[in-house]
Amino acid sequence: MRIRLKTLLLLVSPFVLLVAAAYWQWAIVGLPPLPHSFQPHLAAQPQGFPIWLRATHYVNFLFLILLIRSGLQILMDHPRLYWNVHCTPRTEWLRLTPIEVPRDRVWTAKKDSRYLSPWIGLPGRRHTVGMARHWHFLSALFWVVNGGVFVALLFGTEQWRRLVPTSWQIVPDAWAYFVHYATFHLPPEPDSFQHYNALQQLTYFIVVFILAPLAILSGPSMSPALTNRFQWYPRLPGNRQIGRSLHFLVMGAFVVFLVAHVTMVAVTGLARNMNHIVVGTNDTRAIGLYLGILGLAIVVVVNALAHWMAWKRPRFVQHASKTIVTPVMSVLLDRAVPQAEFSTEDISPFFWANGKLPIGDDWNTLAAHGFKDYRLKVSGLVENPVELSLDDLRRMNKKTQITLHHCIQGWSGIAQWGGLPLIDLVGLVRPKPEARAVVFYSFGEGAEGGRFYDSLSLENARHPQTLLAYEMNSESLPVLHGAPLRLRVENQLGFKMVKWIQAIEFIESARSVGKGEGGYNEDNEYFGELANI
Ligand SMILES: Nc1nc2c(c(=O)[nH]1)N[C@H]1C(S)=C(S)[C@@H](COP(=O)(O)O)O[C@H]1N2
Ligand SMILES: [Mo]
Repeated sequence: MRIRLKTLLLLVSPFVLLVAAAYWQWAIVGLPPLPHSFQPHLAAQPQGFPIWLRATHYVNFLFLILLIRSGLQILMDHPRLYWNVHCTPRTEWLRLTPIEVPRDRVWTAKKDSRYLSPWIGLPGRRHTVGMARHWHFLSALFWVVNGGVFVALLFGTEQWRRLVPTSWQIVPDAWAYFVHYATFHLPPEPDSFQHYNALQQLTYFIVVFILAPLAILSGPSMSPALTNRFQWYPRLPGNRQIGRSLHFLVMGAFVVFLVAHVTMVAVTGLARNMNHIVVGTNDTRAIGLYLGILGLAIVVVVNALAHWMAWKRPRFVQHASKTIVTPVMSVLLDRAVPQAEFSTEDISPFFWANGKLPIGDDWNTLAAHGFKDYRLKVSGLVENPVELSLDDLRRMNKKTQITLHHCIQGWSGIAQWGGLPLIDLVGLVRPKPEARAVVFYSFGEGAEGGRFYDSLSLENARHPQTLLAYEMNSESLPVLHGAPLRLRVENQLGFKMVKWIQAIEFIESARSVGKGEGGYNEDNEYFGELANI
């Protein structure tokens, strides 16, 4: 693991400075007086913790743990974080792999993925990004809904007064408490059943109203459907990789909060605090603690179950995700037609690659002769099946576009692609009314053997930025990137963009190909078929 010194300093120096200032104040002028712990105007505040608050607090914790663990698993599939959108090797600000990208041989992004202990990651081990994403998105949906219920009820009742500061006095008051904590002088606590101390209130406010929204907003900044439609969105944080880094940093902040929060709960009267948030009473019986431990055990069991399902029933998880997540993602993201373009200065100096080069004699022979004997076979449910040479394809309509590529693993890159808009081919072959999907077969094999293929809906095939590309950055498509022909579908993740295309088939439904999940990675790595985020 390696982190850039500058970034490390940037991240920790605010904490160090604050703690140093606290010590300095204590040493020079002594501990600041604490604000009165009982303020008459607060007496009217909500007392205690209603059941909905205790329930959403617990549900939040459960899904937060699932989100963190599956998120770390996704990160380990491309264990590098960057501030630049190109993901240029050696420019990472954080690297969670000992490996420097070799310069002398092909190093695919898939090779680069790392093992993560199943104690930390969900589901753990190496290259389990497909399953990790299902758990991440399923958890994200429930977490967001739960958060929405919490915030609605917060403002629907008087409970918001606990969390939302109504005067700037909160800042000096919180600072006074901070000086006490930072110099290890535990201050007398107000009865948090009635109200929180100023630092506590400010911290909770920041977690609920800043951290959580940041987590929610930075997530979609990684979606190809969104970023390649609304180019301004990833520009809010700066670019897509800054969005990804921010998503990670917010996770880090949640972990720091979780540790500090649990510590404070323990040292400021564990039994009473547990009763507050578990059973809603203000006494020191042990019941809250016992039920809390039971709640924790349930979280552990749910996590164990999630592992078991990921390893033993992956198809079930994939289909559950398809039933629950896919409809939401298609409502949120499928209407966007990709159109974002970049300029030539934006082109990435290095473009990560994925996939296994074809090894069959058919492709080798074609490649040896510069693909002059290549024929793209387009068949299936069409009125006019065709076989086209590269020259035929070049003579048809040509479009070039400079677009941002998103791999499911997390890396991105900008390149210029030139080729035939797929919609022109669709027009040429005239699909029959029953044709709903288009399958692309590769000369290359998938990671576990067998022909690589993937499918698109006819709708995605007709998007203006869906190309059969034979050029990359104004040159013939390099072998590594899919020569002689590859797909570009800019509202989708990279795994949908079949390289080394051999044939195209129009079919009624992708259910009839391979194992019926829509593509090689969907069949074998349990990727979600809908690849718009
Ligand atoms: N035939 C084939 N095509 C493939 C793959 C593959 O493994 N085999 N990998 C996909 C994935 S996961 C990505 S991210 C892109 C990468 O394209 P690039 O190598 O040009 O960057 O190709 C896609 N097309
Ligand atoms: Mo990918």
